[in-house]
Amino acid sequence: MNYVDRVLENLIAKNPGENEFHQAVTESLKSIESFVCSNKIYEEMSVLERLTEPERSISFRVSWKGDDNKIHVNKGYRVQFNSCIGPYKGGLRFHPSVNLSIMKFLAFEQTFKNSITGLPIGGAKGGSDFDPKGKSDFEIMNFCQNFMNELFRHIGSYTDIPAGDIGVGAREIGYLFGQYKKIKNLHEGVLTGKGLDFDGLEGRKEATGYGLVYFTQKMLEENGNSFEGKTVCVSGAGNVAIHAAEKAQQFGAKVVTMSDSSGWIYDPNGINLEVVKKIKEKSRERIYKYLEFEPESKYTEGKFNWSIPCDIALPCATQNELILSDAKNLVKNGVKFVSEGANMPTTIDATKYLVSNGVIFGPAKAANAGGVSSSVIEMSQNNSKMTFDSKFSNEKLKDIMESIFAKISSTAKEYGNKTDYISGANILGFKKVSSAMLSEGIL
Ligand code: NDP
Ligand code: 2IT
Repeated sequence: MNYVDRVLENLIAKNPGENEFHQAVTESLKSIESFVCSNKIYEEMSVLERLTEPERSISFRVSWKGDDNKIHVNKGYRVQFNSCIGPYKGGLRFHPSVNLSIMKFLAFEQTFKNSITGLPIGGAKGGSDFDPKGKSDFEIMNFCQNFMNELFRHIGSYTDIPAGDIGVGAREIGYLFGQYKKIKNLHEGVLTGKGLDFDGLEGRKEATGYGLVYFTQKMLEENGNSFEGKTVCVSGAGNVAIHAAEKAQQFGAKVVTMSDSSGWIYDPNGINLEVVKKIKEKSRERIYKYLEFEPESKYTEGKFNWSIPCDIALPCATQNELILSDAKNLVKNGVKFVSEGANMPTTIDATKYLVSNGVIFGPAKAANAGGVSSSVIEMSQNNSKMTFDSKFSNEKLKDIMESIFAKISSTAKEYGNKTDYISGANILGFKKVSSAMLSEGIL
């Protein structure tokens, strides 16, 4: 058994039941296996053992009072995975499925992602099993304030800078920021994804989705293609999905699907994003409402199954949403490119099936790095006490995404298969973090 396999076996034994965490670490370590095993320093210095154990995992109680006058109790988390390259950075997720395994997988992925950006940020993730769906604004505020009553002692603009993720957008970040400021009496850039009415960055909201398309456009170009005239399937109907669909449309593609956790829509005429924004951003309703505005579209209840023919698939909802049967549907219908907007949306067997059938694959830790990159622009804006305009932040985002693609592509070429962007991303991410870990000593 080689070093990578021994580390994986030990990690699975020591972290029982943490399936998403096992999956994320297995995916990354297996793809850097020959790189790691070809240099003894990693084993001698126990780099993989250290890289796969979070520096700190914080778990706390959040008690809050609902509109029903009852006391509710939720779990809160912040997993600070690795701070070698910079302060901890990564989103907060509010979703009933949140547990330690999901937090650890996301924080581990974030460490690689943040390294790939080339920016000075370490990896973290946090959140709660709180379900924002159906809650009043007062309940959301109440929950966020109580969540921050514990989180504040672990974060700071040079320590750990959380942002949004599933269920956490500008509204939640605003309430979290307000409470942090009240407790600490400190108006600092401690959170990103803030509103534009105070300290937020123009373009941060759009950045993950737009960044995904800038990255994917480069991947298409390298393989003799572009978005122009292509049919695209998008999953999800949240922050990432909406802005990925918007930029793909601006690049001349026809986006025909979107989904939420209740079901999915297919619009053969191309998704009308104004309608989706109205439903999702303004009234926070279910996606089936789309039919009322676009009667030629079709709604299907349940999980999106990727059965609509497309050239490009952009999974932008959640982890493990694209499973083997979905991959078979996509291949059968002639998909050429899959690029991940969500974190770990494709299962390992589905990824293998796609790649072995010639599909070019853009891995999440590179493809969706636009959000966190734009967060760093927001941090710079806050630290410099300036206000950057959307032209500046969007151009910077595009440069960063194009440079991420160029770097993972050249790493893929250097270490084997020229279109193996999965290994390219993992090797690139690992090289920088491990080098910083070795420089900083045994910690
Ligand atoms: P949002 O909360 O804005 O949107 C999430 C979307 O995915 C919603 O349409 C939601 O439907 C759907 N969804 C969530 N969970 C499930 C589920 N279990 N099954 C089916 N559909 C589901 O989140 P974001 O758009 O911000 O995040 C989407 C993905 O992108 C996540 O994987 C996140 O980690 C990743 N990401 C986000 C970044 C950001 O900057 N926001 C940056 C990089 C990655 P419903 O409303 O019904 O729950
Ligand atoms: O998964 C992610 O990269 C995010 N949710 C964004 C993190 C951030 O700090 O902007």
